[in-house]
Amino acid sequence: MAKMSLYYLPSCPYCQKVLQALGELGLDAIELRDKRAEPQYEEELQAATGRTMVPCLRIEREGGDQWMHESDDIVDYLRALPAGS
Ligand SMILES: N[C@@H](CCC(=O)N[C@@H](CS)C(=O)NCC(=O)O)C(=O)O
Repeated sequence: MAKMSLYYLPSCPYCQKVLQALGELGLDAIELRDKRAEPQYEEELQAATGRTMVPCLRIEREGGDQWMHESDDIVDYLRALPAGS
């Protein structure tokens, strides 16, 4: 599985929806990056996407990372991952 990280805010309901899906799917390998606790994460988001909106799933790929906004899209993507990934 590609390395992935979730940029989020604990107080954000859209982020909570994604966090709940992560828990249900047992995707413990996805790193959680609280942008308020660590300003560097917000800077990374802004630099890569031009926005600071969360949640955002970063999927690290050879040739360039993919940054996915929209909680529904993120949940759909996570649910479609092969089992055991
Ligand atoms: N439609 C988006 C809404 C996300 C959203 O509104 N996130 C808020 C936090 S609850 C946010 O990041 N606002 C700050 C910004 O847009 O920079 C989703 O479902 O992910």
